[in-house]
Amino acid sequence: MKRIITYGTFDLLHYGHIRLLERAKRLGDYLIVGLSTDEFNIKCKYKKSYFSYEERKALLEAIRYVDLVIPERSWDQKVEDIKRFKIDTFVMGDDWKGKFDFLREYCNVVYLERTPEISTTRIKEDLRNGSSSSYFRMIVHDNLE
Ligand code: C2G
Repeated sequence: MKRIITYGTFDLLHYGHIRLLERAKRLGDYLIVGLSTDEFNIKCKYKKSYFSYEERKALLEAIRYVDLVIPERSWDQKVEDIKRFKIDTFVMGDDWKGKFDFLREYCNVVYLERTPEISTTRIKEDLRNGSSSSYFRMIVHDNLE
């Protein structure tokens, strides 16, 4: 069984996250997600998620590609997690390219292309401005033709 791990906050879950998880799962048979806790987000990532850890965890657990969600409490837990869960491949979006190459000593490291036009920050900004996602506009436009 090929075991994959990835990490993130996954706040305001969107299709960029889903595409990452889908492609990560395709690299193996079992996908673990290290989900940033609320405390880790605030203290180490200097961001406050809209949804709590428990709410984000429930959303991730509902995704068919995700087999297990564990808490990410520290930047430094990855080596321990890789050993503990006997991980074959560590996966992150390529906005992190190069940042986790040191993990190659323990497992494969794969950076997947990030979905360019969507982000949690973009969603918050668009909602503030009363606009919607380009994706949504495209769907609406196609249906109106
Ligand atoms: N992602 C993506 N496309 C997007 C947005 C995000 O592929 N449009 C990917 C990111 O590259 C990341 C994952 O989805 O691999 C989760 O994204 P975030 O929740 O923003 O995670 P981040 O804040 O980058 O935290 O220790 C690693 C950190 O926990 C990663």
